[in-house]
Amino acid sequence: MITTLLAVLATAVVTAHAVAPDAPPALVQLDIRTAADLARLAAVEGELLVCEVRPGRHEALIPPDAVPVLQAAGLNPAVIHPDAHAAAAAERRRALDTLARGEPDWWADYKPLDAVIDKMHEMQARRPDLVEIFEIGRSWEDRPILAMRITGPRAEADPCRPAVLLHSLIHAREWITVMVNMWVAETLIAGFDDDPYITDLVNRVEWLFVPVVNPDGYDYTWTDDRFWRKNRRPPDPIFDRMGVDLNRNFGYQWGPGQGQSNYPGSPTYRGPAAFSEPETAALRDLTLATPQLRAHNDMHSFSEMILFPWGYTPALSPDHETFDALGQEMRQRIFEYRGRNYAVGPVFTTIYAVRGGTVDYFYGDRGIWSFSYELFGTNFSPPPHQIRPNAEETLPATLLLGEFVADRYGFIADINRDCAHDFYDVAAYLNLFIAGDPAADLTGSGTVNFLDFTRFIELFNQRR
Ligand code: 0X9
Ligand code: ZN
Repeated sequence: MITTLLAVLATAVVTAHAVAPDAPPALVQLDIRTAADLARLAAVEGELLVCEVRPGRHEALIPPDAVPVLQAAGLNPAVIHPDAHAAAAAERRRALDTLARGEPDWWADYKPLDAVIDKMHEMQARRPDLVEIFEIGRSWEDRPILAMRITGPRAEADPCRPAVLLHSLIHAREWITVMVNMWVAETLIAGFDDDPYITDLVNRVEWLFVPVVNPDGYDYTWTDDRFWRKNRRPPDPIFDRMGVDLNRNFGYQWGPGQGQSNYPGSPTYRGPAAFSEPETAALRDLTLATPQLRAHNDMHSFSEMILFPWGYTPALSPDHETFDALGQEMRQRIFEYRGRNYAVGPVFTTIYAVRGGTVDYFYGDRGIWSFSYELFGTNFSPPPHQIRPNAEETLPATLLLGEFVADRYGFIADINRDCAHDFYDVAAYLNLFIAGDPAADLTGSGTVNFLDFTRFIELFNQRR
């Protein structure tokens, strides 16, 4: 049954955004129980906002005059707002007011692009010893795509320090992902020195953040169309339609097949070539320049899911067991916060087919532990008072990636810095210890003594 629904969804998705600009869509809630219901929604050029379709009550954008049609068809549409764009405008005014008021809690409401960039610079100014901002590329409209590196001192002397990349806002309308991602950065910065668990994670892992992968699309949702999804690639010459779905443009198994579209008007348009878009090329170049990258999480909304490879095939990946074990641990950590139950599984079988997505590229091409959230919600911006709980709820699960790579790849006891954990490290440590070299002072006491030696043995035995 779900399979049939998903098959029809592919058709429904192609008609999305077909609503004429002169007739602003209505935001409604309706029942989708069968594939026929989805087909009826598609027939009136309606668009479901939820990214996966289980039978149930869902939000959708529909032409206002389609309400009676869907009522007659038994979908029970309830109008949340007769003009979805007007509702979105009110939401934007509220968020911009909060900003203008100088609300001290940055996570009290959603933030436009400039405010996100300002916050990144504020973080860097607060801890210049930990935080570095750099540009990884420029969008179609020449906006900088900014990355932020957060890691403890002596990173240059530590070429094996494993890296974790957390990126968000590939899809322009998924505002909450930016807030949730920035909360992770804030936690690492604020907890360094004070919280031993955080200090350890920041010292042992290089954390990379790209909070807004799609700055043009994000800005556009703040100025024009709240429900825009893709980037802002200029209109194609034949169909005159804008934008590529960046989560279909990555270069692993990119091309025809299930889970993408080659029609430029589709919300899942894959683009003219793999990495044809400056935004996806920027992420690719960042990973190529970061050989020690071991894990990433691509944050999306909404559906409450923890996803991993594959997206292009229902086959299980060779590392499925590890992915699933990690995913279950993440699920458990999220559950412990307030009992919210995220689903866990491969993209293809948990949501639907996705070809050319981040998860497949990072795992299939770059060989790293690749995850993707669909965050909490019934739409793209849960009420602002829920931003912080959502950020707090997912934080321990996100930090698990850091624990995992630090334990598996980042050895403090890798004394000879060859990125391996073996007997040569024991020999190297003994030499330093006998010479009284300050590098042998593992307890940080200022002298080299027997406690340093036992600390080394302990770290070595724990494969740390
Ligand atoms: O269709 C998508 O790209 C994702 N759903 S969304 O509503 N956020 O657009 C599902 C794909 C999830 N997988 C990856 N992020 N790779
Ligand atoms: Zn998304």
